[in-house]
Amino acid sequence: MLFHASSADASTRADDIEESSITQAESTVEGSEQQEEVDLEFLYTRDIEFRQETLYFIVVDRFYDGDPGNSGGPNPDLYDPTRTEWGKYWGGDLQGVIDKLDYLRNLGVTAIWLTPLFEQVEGLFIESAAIHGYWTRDFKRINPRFIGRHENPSLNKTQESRETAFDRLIAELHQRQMKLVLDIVCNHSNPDIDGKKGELYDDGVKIADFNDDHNNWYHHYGEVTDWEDEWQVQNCELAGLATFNENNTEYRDYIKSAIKQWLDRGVDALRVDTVKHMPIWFWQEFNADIQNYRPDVFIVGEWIFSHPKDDRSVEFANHSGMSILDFGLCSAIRAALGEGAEEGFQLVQEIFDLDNRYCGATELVTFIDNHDMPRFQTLNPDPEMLQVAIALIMTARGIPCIYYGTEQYLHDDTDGGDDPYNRPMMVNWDTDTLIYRSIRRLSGLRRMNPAVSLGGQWPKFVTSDVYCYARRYRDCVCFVAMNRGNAITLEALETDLPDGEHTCILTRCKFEVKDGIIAKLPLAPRKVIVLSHVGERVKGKTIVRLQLNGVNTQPGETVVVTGNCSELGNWDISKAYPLEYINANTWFAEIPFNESVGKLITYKYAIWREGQAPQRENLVARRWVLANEGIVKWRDTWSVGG
Ligand SMILES: [Ca+2]
Ligand SMILES: [Ca+2]
Repeated sequence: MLFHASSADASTRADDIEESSITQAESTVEGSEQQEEVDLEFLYTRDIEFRQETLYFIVVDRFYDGDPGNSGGPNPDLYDPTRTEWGKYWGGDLQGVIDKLDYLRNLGVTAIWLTPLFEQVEGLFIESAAIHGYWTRDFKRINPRFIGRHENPSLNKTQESRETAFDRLIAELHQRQMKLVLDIVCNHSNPDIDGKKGELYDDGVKIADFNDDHNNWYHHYGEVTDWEDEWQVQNCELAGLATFNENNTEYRDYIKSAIKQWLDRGVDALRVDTVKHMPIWFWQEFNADIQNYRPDVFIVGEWIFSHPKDDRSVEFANHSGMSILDFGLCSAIRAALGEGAEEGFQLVQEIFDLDNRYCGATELVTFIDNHDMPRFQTLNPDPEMLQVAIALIMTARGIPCIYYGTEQYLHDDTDGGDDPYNRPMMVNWDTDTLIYRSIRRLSGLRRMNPAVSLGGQWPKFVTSDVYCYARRYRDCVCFVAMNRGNAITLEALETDLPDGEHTCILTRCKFEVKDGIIAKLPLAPRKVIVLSHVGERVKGKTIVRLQLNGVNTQPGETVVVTGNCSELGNWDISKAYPLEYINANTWFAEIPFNESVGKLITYKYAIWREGQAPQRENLVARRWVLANEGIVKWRDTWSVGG
C-alpha cells in the first residue's frame, strides 16, 4: 500500500493553529520509489491551504540589525551605519528577524515574506545598492549581509551544512507554527555594475555573463520601449536588468534546482517577482516541477497592476498554477481610503463584483501598500483610516499581507514617499498600538472563523462612505461594518448573523440581532465593527477541500458532488454532498471522509434543484485515492463534455 507512507507524512506536523498541518512534504522518497510516488501524488493530493494565514512582508535590510558583525558585508562602502543614505545597506539581517519573531507572532503574523535573500551584486547602480534583493548574482547563496560572518559557503561551508542564520530562522519559525515565504526572481539577474552585467554564479561557480553570452542565457533585445507590446514586455529588459532567455533549458534547470534547494531547507511558500515578464508556459512548467517536487508549497506571483478587468493578468491567475497579488483591490482601497476618491467604497465593491473572473478569488493575496509604492499613510496619515483599510483586508476575501512597520505607523513622506522612502528602518516595537492590537484580534478571527478564510462575501450596505458586508460559509458568519465618513446610524441592517447578542471583536461593543437584522447600528467616523459567529467545524479523518469552477447555476440551484462511496451517497444523488456558493464562478466544500480513507474513489458533480431532474456533469467520472488523514485539495472545472 504505497500511499500509507505518504499519508503518514501528511500528518506529521502537529499544528495548533488550525488546519495548516495539511500536507507536509512527500519529498523524502528516494530512488526507485520515485516513479510510484509521483503517480500516487497525482492521485490523492495537491497543494496547501494558505487562506487562514496572515502574512507580513519584510524588507530584511530595513527591519532589525540582530548581528552588527555582518553589516559591513564584502564591501563596507555599501553600508551606512548612520542610516541616512537611502540607497545603502542599513544593517538589517536574518538574526534580526529571529530576534523579533515573538513580536511578530504576538501581532498575529503566521507567515513572513522576506525580500530575496540571494547573494547580490556588490556595487551601486543609480546610487543604489541591492538592498532590496532583486539583483541576484548567485541564486544558490545567501547575501552575506544577512547571515553570520563565518556562515557563507565561500568560507568552507556548503549549502548542505545548514548552519546559517537562515536555517536557524526556519527552525525558529516552525517552532512557532509560522511559515516562511521566499521571494524569488526568475526573469532577470543583475544590471551593469562595473561592466559585469548579468554575471551569474552557481553556488560560487561562474556560469553566465551577459557580455560574453556564448551559451545564450540572456535575451539581447534592449529595454522595453512599448509597454503595450506583449512581446517586448516578455523579452526586453526592465531598467537595465540582464533578462534571462527562458528558451534555454540550462537556464531553466539552474533556476529550478536553485529554488528546490531552498525548499529542501524548509521554505513553505514562494512569492514570485515580475511574472508578467515571462511567458505563461514558463510558469506552468516551473510550477508543475516545483509542485511535483513539493506539493505543499503555496505560490503567489507579482503581476504588477493586475486587475480583474485585465484579461492577461486574469488568465495568468487562472492558468499559471499560482495565485497572484491583488493589485486591483489594492488600488481601489488606496483610492477610497487613502486618497478620498468620491466613489469611495463603491470602488472596492466593484472589484469584489468581478471576483467571478478568477477561479480562486479567495486565494488572492491582498495588501494596501508594499515596497514599490508610497505607504498608505503617506496618502493619508490618519491612523484611524489605516485601521479601516487594514480591517478591510483582514476580513474581506483573500489572504492579507501587512507591509512591515504598518503596526507602528511607520512612514516617511519625503518626495511623496515613493521608493526608496517607502522602505524606512523599523524603529518602534510597541506592542500596544491600536493597530497592533487590532491586527492581533483580526488574525485570531481569520484562524477561528472559516467564513473569513474560505467563505463567500455578500455586500449588505454600500455607499461611498459606508461599507457593510457578510462573509458566510456553512453556518459560520462574519459581519463587518465600516465608515470612512461622518457619524451615521444604520437602520434595519441585514447581517446574516444568528439571532442573539454579538460582541464586536475590535470594540467589545454589544449588538442585538433579531431575524438576522440589527435594528440600529451607530457608526462613528472611521470606526469598524466586526461580529463573528463560528458554527460547527467539519471533522473527519481526511477532509477534502474541493473547489469547482465554471458551473453556471440559477438562483435556487445547488451544486452537489456524488460518488461511489458512502460519504458521497454511493451514487444516490439525493444523498450527494452539497457545495457552498462562493461566487458566480466558484463553489466550494469541505467533505469529511472516514470510511473511505485510503481508498480509490470516483465522483462527479451535478446541479440539483428540488423537484427537478439533476443535471450531471458530462464525463465518465473523476478519480482520486484519498489520503489516510489530513487535509487535501481538489480543484475541478465543471465538465460540459464534448
Ligand atoms: Ca547586520
Ligand atoms: Ca523576460
